[in-house]
Amino acid sequence: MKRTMDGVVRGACHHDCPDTCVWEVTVDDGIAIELRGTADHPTTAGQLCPKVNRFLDRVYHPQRVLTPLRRVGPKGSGTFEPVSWGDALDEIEEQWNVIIEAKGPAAILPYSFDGTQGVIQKGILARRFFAALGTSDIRRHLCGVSSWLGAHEILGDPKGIDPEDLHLARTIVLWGTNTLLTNRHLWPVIEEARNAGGVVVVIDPVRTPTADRADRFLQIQPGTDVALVLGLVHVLNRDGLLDDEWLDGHTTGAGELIASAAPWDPSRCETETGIAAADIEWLAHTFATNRPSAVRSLVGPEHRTNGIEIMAAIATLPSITGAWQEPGGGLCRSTQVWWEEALGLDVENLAQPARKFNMARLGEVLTDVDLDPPINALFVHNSNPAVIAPDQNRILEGLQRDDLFTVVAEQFVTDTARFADIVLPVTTQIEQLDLAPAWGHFNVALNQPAIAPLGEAKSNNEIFRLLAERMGLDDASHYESDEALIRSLLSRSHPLLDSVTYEQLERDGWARFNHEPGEALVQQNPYRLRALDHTPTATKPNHRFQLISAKQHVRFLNANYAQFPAHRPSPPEPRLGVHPSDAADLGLDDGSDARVWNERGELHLPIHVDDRLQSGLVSIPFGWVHQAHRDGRSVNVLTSPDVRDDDQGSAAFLDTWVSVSPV
Ligand SMILES: Nc1nc2c(c(=O)[nH]1)N[C@H]1C(S)=C(S)[C@@H](COP(=O)(O)OP(=O)(O)OC[C@H]3O[C@@H](n4cnc5c(=O)[nH]c(N)nc54)[C@H](O)[C@@H]3O)O[C@H]1N2
Ligand SMILES: Nc1nc2c(c(=O)[nH]1)N[C@H]1C(S)=C(S)[C@@H](COP(=O)(O)OP(=O)(O)OC[C@H]3O[C@@H](n4cnc5c(=O)[nH]c(N)nc54)[C@H](O)[C@@H]3O)O[C@H]1N2
Ligand code: SF4
Ligand SMILES: [Mo]
Repeated sequence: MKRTMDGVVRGACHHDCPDTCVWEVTVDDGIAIELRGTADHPTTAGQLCPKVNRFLDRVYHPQRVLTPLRRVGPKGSGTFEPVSWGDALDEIEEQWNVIIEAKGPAAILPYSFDGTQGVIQKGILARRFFAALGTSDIRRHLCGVSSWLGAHEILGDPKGIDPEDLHLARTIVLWGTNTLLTNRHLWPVIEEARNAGGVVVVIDPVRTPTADRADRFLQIQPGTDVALVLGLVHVLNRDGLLDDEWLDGHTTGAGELIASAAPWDPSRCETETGIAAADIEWLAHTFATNRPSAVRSLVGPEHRTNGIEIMAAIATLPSITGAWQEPGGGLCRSTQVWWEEALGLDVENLAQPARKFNMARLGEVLTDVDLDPPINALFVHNSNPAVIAPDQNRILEGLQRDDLFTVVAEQFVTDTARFADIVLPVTTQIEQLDLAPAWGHFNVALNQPAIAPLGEAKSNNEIFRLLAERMGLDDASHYESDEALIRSLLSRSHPLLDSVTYEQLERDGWARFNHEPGEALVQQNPYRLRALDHTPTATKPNHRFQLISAKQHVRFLNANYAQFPAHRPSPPEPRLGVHPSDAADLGLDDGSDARVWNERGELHLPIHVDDRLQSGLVSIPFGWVHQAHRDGRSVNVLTSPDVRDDDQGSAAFLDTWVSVSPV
């Protein structure tokens, strides 16, 4: 293993965050003593964030799992004894072979997501390993895929503009994205545009901290974004703001789109979306004339059953106005699709003919008695499904099964790891090598290990090399080193990679992909406009409130930091947000207790009267550990696991209806 030297080592944040900051770790006598943001990295600019500023506390936390663990108590009790790697691997090998013999490899299910986003540790060897065994697999669609599918419908190739080009825009619509909180290193770019006279608009059902900083905040009824775009198209067409030359030369289907917008005059649009007709007219005119104009969106509105159509509608706006023609104009979304293509990453593992399940359906899959073969072994890495996936009660019911052999590779005994038969200790980012492209900009970083693995921790890839040996896989591809994997990705022939070498990354820590800043991005193929379909969100069941459970914490990153008291908000307990008018109606005061329930589960929480919400919309924060909740379970007991019939697309977390009553 490559020994690291004392001194300063550059690496990159691994979290599922668009910013992918570059950091510097100061190492003394083999111990990391300081970690700070790199000043010469354009997006980091010397600042990490409140989540990661204390990352070394996480690395050296007394609760880190540092040896393999074997369950000794009942499932879910979290009682384990330390065992050697040899014993842990013996048990996995034996159990898997028994299951393969009896039911076939499809009875094994790997479950992984974005715990680390580095492309090497995220899953390259894992995918090869499970494909070679012939196990079942999941569709890793929980986040970002509906957004991709929606943009794909309109653009074909769903590439958006460089987020750092937004400084050139004069109208920026932050459409269902809480930039200040979730993508904080983009904020200076937005401010730069505004300082040059740009207008910033936020469209969100919640008055977020980002909305507080906007020039105009349009508080939309949840899930009605398609109706808003139809209203905008109606006004653009009515007021002669569309350019025939652009439409004829660069689009197809404009006629169908405009026809579908005909019934959506501003007054009908206001009724449906809750946005004043005058604001709809203002936005249409501003977007069309105050150019360059751009729409920025990540995943907020996609987490709905009509999420794909919403994202298609969002991609329609800059495509019908021809916003793409000016540098800084167009749709600005995740940049992941650019480098996935360049690096040849088959994240969907399309080559593997496995039985696949959308990862939102884990609870159903683990409890389905008719599944043939059933799932008898689960291997979790880079994820914490007991917290992050919808329909939590069913997931816990599945994890409790005695005939399910569960292995979890983790840094901590998470709410998922508590149910494991074997927990394998994994390294943190400063103990492993990885290549870290970003989904919020065009820089790529090399994460170099700063310290040796703590205790007996091993990286994901090291674990899959050991498992490959145990399961008798001979092919050399299972044993490639991390450095060889990175070098082979970078050696691919693709224009984006022309400016990036391993040596340069080793020296500087990061490089910019070969993508010119400040150039307009008009695609060769026509923009595929079409009629838009506004089908209001889900049929309203017998519940009065829609529940939102988006990311609301400055110091949480998904399920990562809620176990640390220093990261918790004050008061340190999840609360049910209720709009003042609804609280008055229900007879609830700030701090009083409520019961929230639907057909999937229930929670008991104190009330937070919150005028950032709107009447009819309640909120529970996402990411809290189970034990922080009075019920020992968290918000995803309430959320919907529904996916489309073709099993594609992101989880519809936000299409969740609940009832609320005082306790
Ligand atoms: N601090 C922090 N940062 C994070 C994360 C974190 O947990 N904490 N998570 C990271 C991850 S995994 C991701 S994917 C990104 C997500 O980044 P974003 O997409 O910016 O974040 P979300 O909070 O999921 O959603 C953004 C907004 O969408 C709004 N929204 C919900 N429904 C609708 C709707 O129907 N229409 C419209 N117009 N808006 C709607 C929500 O109210 C929310 O304010 O953030 C990343 N960054
Ligand atoms: N209700 C509700 N649910 C949501 C969301 C929401 O807004 N509301 N957001 C959704 C979204 S957008 C996303 S992306 C998902 C996030 O879902 P996940 O990707 O599963 O969540 P994370 O908490 O980011 O990471 C999971 C685990 O990875 C572990 N980990 C980190 N690095 C490594 C490593 O190198 N190796 C291994 N083996 N493990 C590692 C961490 O310790 C952590 O426990 O959650 C989704 N769930
Ligand atoms: S979580 Fe995001 S903002 Fe924070 S250090 Fe990591 S990449 Fe940067
Ligand atoms: Mo996400």
